[in-house]
Amino acid sequence: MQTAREVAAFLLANDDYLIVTHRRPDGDAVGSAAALCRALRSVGKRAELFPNPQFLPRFLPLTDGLCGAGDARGKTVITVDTATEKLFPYNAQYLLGKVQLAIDHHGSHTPYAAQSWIVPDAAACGELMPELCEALGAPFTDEIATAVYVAVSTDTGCFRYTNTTAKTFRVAAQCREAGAACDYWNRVLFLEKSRNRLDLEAYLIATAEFYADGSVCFCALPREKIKELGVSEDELDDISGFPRDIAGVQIGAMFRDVNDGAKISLRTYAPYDASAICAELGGGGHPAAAGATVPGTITDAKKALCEALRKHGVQI
Ligand SMILES: [Mn+2]
Repeated sequence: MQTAREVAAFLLANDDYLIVTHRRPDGDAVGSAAALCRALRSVGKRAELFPNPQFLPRFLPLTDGLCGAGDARGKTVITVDTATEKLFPYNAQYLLGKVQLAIDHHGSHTPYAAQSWIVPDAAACGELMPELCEALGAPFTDEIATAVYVAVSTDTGCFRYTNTTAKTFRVAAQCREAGAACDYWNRVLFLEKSRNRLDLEAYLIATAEFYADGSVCFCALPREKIKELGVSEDELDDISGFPRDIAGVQIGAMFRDVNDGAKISLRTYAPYDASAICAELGGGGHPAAAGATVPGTITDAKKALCEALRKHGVQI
């Protein structure tokens, strides 16, 4: 599908929606899903969110009253912001092959749904929601506007990342106009830091590894350290960008233990392409922000990333 109009026609022709978000859902995934769910309900459709076990507490105000039991029987399954079926929640594997529509903005999107609406120019999946609401005939309420604002502001690092376009600002303006709670979410997401989070950042500063004349920075968060510092997933949100925010760093990598190995979150500045580098490791994402999960330990993941970086001309 190429346009919001086509997607709206599909959504108006079907019913009983189950909206699925990806593993470790970020603000864009939660915000897009919540906005879409509310828009569908407002035009008389039955719609609910898949109860992703990794929804972060900080985003719960957005999904209040929207989560169902996750039963897919008789449902029209939609995903938002999900680039590959490898990113389905751990408890949603039974949905593989059952997705009717994928709405996404990842250039690396690997088709898995019967139909897809992929807009790689969009800074966030949520950026597509105002036009979709309009095509659906769904009013752009303050609740929907708040969800969309969280989606676009988080995926753009509060409108600082290079994916932010004139359209992103227009969508943000539209959200503000519609009564989105921008002040509350800006404070919670971008201004406040908990004491635990500051301790964590102190640890990262003390242990950061620099290579290639300081243009590459590796930071690692072993599972035991997270436990020791007592930081919650909420407090870890958005930590992946930390190494690249250091002056001189063009390639920043954050390593974490996950269930099936070690997760690499990569952030780059041009000419380096995070998505292409992560593709070497079976992952993907955007040119400036991408990820991959590799088997083994964080040490194994560091070695694997070094090899991938060498293939992309980095002297490391
Ligand atoms: Mn996104």
